[in-house]
Amino acid sequence: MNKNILRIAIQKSGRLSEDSLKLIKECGIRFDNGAGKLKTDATNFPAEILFLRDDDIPGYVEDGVAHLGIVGENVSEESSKNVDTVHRLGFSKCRLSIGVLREHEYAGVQDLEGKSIATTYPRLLGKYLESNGVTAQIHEISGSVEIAPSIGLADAVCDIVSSGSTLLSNGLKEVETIFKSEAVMIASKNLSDVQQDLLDQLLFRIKSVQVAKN
Ligand code: PRT
Ligand code: ZN
Repeated sequence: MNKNILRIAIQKSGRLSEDSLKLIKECGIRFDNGAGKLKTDATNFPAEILFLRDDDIPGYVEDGVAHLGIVGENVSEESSKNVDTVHRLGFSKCRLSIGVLREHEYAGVQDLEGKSIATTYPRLLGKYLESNGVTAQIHEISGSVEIAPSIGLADAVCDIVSSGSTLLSNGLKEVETIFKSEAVMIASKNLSDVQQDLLDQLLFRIKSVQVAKN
């Protein structure tokens, strides 16, 4: 693999895509992102852009197939892949929270003892419960988490919350925030000297863009 270019993995289509593309463009890196392309070359910087599912990005970066990635910190932390978080990007802010049925009287985290909690974030939830000395059953499901309590699948949920309207419309209330997230740039631990230098140049540009906005 060419050790003189940076491969940057971003989300193909989803909540991170637009801001990730915008950030790269604001850094002055030009490329053609024609519809349906999964890989494209930058025309004025030694970089390639890969378009992936966000969940796959930490693994690609750990393996060094991609050298950099832009992903939600929630996804990176849940994956527990061995990568460096090199910069916080300030967009796609959200939180990972526990919700229970609105009518449920909730006095504190100890109320979750012995309960079942549906989530797509078993690792982060497990760590949170453990650090609070609570034993609960974690039901790992892959989507539509918020419906679980109302259909009797679980007593509570642990999912990403932004405005809170999804919890509300499923008869739930937010009772604990366990992780605050935003988009982050992650990097492989095995960069060549040239790649480290390119990363430093890119971070310098990103910081300049962020300063100009504030
Ligand atoms: O297809 P791919 O696997 O790449 O994408 P995805 O569907 O897994 O992820 P996507 O695009 O939905 O989200 C990408 C990242 O955006 C997440 O990992 C978070 O870091 C961040 N983010 C920011 C969010 C939200 N806000 C968000 N509101 N991710 C998900 N949601 C969902 C949440 O799961 C829940 O269903 O929106 C609902 C809650 O929103 P509110 O506003 O009703 O509270
Ligand atoms: Zn995903």
